[in-house]
Amino acid sequence: MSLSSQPHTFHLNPEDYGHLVEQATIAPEQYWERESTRLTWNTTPHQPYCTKRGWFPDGVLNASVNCLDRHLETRGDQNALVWQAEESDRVLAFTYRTLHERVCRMANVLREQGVQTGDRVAIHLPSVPEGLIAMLACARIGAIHVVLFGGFSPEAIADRLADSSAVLVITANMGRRGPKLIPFKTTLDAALNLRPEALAVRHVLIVSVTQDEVDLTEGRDLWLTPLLNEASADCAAQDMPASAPLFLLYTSGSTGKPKGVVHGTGGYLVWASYTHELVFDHQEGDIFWCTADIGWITGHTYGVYGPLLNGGTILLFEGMPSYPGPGRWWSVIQDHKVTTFYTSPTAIRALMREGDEVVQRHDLSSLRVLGTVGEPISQEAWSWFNDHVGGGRCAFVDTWWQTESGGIIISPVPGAVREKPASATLPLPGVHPVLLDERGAPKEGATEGVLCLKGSWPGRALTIWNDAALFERTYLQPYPGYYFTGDGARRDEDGYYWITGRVDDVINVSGHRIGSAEIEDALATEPAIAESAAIGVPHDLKGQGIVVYVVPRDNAPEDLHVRAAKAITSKVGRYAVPERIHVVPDLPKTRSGKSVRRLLRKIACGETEGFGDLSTLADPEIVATLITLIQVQK
Ligand code: 6R9
Repeated sequence: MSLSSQPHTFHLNPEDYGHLVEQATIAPEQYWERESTRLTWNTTPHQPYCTKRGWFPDGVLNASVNCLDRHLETRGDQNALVWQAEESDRVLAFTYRTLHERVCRMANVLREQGVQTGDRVAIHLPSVPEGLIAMLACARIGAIHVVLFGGFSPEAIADRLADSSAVLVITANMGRRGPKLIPFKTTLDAALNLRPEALAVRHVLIVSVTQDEVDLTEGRDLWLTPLLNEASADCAAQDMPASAPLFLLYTSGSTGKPKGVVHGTGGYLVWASYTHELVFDHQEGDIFWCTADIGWITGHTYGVYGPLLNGGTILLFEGMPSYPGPGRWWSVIQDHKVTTFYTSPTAIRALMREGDEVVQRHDLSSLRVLGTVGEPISQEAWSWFNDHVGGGRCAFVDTWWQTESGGIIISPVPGAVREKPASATLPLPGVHPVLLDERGAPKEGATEGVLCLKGSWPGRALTIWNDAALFERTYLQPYPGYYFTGDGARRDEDGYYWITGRVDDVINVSGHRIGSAEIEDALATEPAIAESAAIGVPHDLKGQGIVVYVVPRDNAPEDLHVRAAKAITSKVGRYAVPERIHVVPDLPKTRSGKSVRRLLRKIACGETEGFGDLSTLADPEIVATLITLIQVQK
């Protein structure tokens, strides 16, 4: 698509953008110093970056002041958050002033419950305004928020509560997912009862999302509403060093346990504001809808921080894309005149199936920018979204980034970077991707390799909670001198990047990162299973689906499949349930005993040849055995 076919006016043109890239490259210090002025600081940083002390090391600020207080004078009566409930006639709007008041009350409640600056507070909520309010309330008193995805199992929640030693949890009596009620409080209770001795949780505050009663543990559990009503609406914000953690967010990697990625305050917020403005061409009056749950990084950076820092209006929707009927999302866009719509390729693939006519019934002319994130998008899905939802008029940003990067890294910039369907296109000004060969040498020109980033950028995670050495080992040591992303990419003759997927053992199911090791560790808890391997295979709707191979111990029980699935649901969560479980006599392994996933992937995809040299396997015969077995079991 040529830029001129887009009738909208965007902030940047190619010349201005080129200028930004140039400045960020030749004078990075001045560039980031200037970008830091997008925030309000109590102490202005004198230095943008220091290798030892990170970004804006001597700056002092408060995140909630930056999201709320500083807008009160100029946009106090503007909507900051519009919440659309499941019922189409129920909408709650919060102006900057009312949101500020809610956040102050919540912050005072947290203080009254004994939460101190630096404490971790877990947030386990469905898509209700209290999630965002709780995040900002933590930020206001300098507590570190840890948002836990609603789909986690009790075990997964307990692991994260233990690792973060959270002192308080904010949850809901129930969540609503279409026609279903999700028992948030009961799930949390199960997590808290699993191994109480390992947990530091003293209080649980409950949001009443529905009218349902729940069991309360005396001395620990309290309903939130009465506390909020009694709390003062004034709350002085805590001054925080730029390098103080703002939040932890757990994500999966190739090592077994999910890691608590730590994001700082100053650098992260500069990155959230910078990327939100640049990539989504933020303009006055925009209504920004990011469909991601706040349990994921996208929900943090673009569901909360980015739009509020820039004085935007956030739309938050409680419900699902196609409930009570097809086209619900399109109705939400129409009713709220959404200008900027940020979603996932998985959602687009599902919505495509409902047919074009469902989209055409709606007036989507308010849209100006469409974005996707989380996984590669196919050219087909890209074109459908662009043509049918965007009417060919909108900018399309396929944004590549990760939990650890804090915000968008590679993406088109509306008005400035010409899109190519299904390419994340170019790095944002100030980031420097490189493609490396297996030995870690940079490859020039049009080529393919391991995607790494040279130097730092303000949004980069500070460390991993409780395990700084793991941060070094995972991201900095694999390719010395570079940050290792875990992804592979191709660069074309125009310098555009095309992400090819993970090069490590991370499986991306509907944009959710799941580590192979996480699933294998869960399966190891089932006594009837001797060993296992989990791999990702292409899946029409989910992008990738999980296939699991399990090797039974002697006398395998009849219901091994059921037991395997149960182990995964209870340790990880329902979202990690495999598409197929194959019971096999053994796995293809190297002589040193490592499962060869490349072969397992090919076998699971039904391939019968092209396996290459098998002579390095401990037992080359196993490949033929598995091919036959899987054909029967499929
Ligand atoms: C923001 C987010 C990160 C992983 C990342 C990559 C995949 C994200 C993508 C993409 C292709 C895109 N990914 N965006 N792949 N094109 N536009 O998703 O963070 O949950 O940490 O996942 O997702 O593999 O490494 P996170």
